[in-house]
Amino acid sequence: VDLQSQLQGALLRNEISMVLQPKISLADSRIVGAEALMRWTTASGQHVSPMDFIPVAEQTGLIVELGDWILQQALEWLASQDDRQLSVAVNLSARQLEDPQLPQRLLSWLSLRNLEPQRLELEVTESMLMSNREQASHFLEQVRNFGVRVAVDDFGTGYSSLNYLRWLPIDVLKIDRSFIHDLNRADDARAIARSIMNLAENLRLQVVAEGIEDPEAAAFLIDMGCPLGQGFWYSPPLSIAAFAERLSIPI
Ligand code: G
Ligand code: G
Ligand code: MN
Ligand code: NA
Repeated sequence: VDLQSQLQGALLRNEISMVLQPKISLADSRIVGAEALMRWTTASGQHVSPMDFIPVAEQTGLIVELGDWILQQALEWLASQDDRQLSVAVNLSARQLEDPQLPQRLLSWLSLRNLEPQRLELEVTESMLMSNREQASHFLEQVRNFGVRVAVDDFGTGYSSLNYLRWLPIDVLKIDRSFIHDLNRADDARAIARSIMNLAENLRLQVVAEGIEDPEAAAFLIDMGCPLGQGFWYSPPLSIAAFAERLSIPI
């Protein structure tokens, strides 16, 4: 069977799950939030990466269901947390930005659970912003008006200019993990990471380093004054139960 027909009904068969990667305040190693990530384990036990099934979900329209599902799961999780400072970030795909009803659905899910919209961050990539500027900006203006935050994922790897930072309502830059990976190996990666941090500071944007895999990279980032990060060095994506356990361990 092909991926497309297998993905059909995967939600109903409980094959889709959410994992959460801790987002860390680097100065004190404290967990301040999570990035929600989708996982698919087929009936035969095969793990399929979102890199493979999200494009299929986009082509077939299944992304509407899957995208709504993870947004609601992430908000459900957030509402279950005692710590009202925690935030959650959810990745969006291109098709979701073209859904004119999604901002209203989001608003109703937030208010249903009494969640402050500021605690939700939506991650978009530069290519998503560039491929459909009008719809992307209309979507982002709407959710931003509610108070939802907007992050540019994989920042520094798109082919775009920086001009969109002037006309789109962006709150956060997530430095792509390729730069973070090479921090202690290559001067250019270090220079680029530092420049992105300066850019963020000058534009009053928050900055998050992703893909921190070793203590050397963490030390560089702390030294450069990077406030937030995530990566395998701190924690891989975790199940809800494992995340709770991790939160309960004093640092
Ligand atoms: O979690 P992992 O490294 O396997 O993710 C691979 C890619 O899939 C990443 O680019 C990530 O942003 C994307 N991804 C993971 N979960 C989701 C999701 O729920 N929605 C969308 N649109 N992309 C996701
Ligand atoms: O593109 P995006 O940033 O959304 O990708 C998220 C993906 O990155 C997740 O699937 C997660 O598994 C993966 N990831 C998280 N931390 C690390 C890390 O330290 N190194 C690498 N290589 N991947 C990571
Ligand atoms: Mn992401
Ligand atoms: Na990324």
